[in-house]
Formats: sequence, structure tokens, C-alpha cells
Amino acid sequence: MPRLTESERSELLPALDGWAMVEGRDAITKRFVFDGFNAAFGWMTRVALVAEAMNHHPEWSNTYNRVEVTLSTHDAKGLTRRDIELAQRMDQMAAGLV
Ligand code: HBI
Repeated sequence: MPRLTESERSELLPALDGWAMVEGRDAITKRFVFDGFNAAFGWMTRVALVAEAMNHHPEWSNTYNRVEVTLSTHDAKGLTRRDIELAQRMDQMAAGLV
């Protein structure tokens, strides 16, 4: 899986909702804030099933109602289309909950 080209990045990254580049790393990050712990962890549980089905897994941490997410493709050592797809899926699954 090749890393995203410059033109793909300029097209795809601005279209994501609230994701930012990680300083000094070819990765994207976003903080999701939910109504409470159950909402946050329930979302993580549902995303985990999607990530496993995609065979593409987030780096994430949960504190009460917040989930910090970082996405990158470890095998490619940078951003690929799999990261874009997982980011979009995460946003879809958080819609109405955040
Ligand atoms: N998840 N984010 C991420 N990046 C990977 O490279 C990756 C993964 N999940 C599974 C996976 N790679 C495996 O397919 C390979 O490590 C074999």
C-alpha cells in the first residue's frame, strides 16, 4: 500500500472533519469528545469491529469521555488511503454522538 502522494493529500486531508497532521510524523490525529464514558467506550467498541474487519487499526487512548486517535499505516511508515478510510468511518460512527 503506497503512501499518499502530495496531490492525494491536498485533496483528501482537507475533506476530513477536524483531523490534523501529527507534528514530526506522517500521521493524522483527532480528539473525539462524547457525552460520557459509556458513549466513548461504546463508540470504541464499534470502531474496533470495523478496524478489525478492515485489518487497519488505530492508535488511540481513552480518558473518561475523550478518545485521542492517531492514524498511520505502520507497514507503509506513513499515511495511506486506509487511514483516510478509517478516519471517515470513525467520523460517520461518531456523528450525532459528539
Ligand atoms: N494497522 N494502522 C495499521 N497499520 C498497519 O500497517 C497494519 C494495521 N493493522 C494490521 C496490519 N497492518 C497487518 O495487516 C500487517 O501488520 C500484517
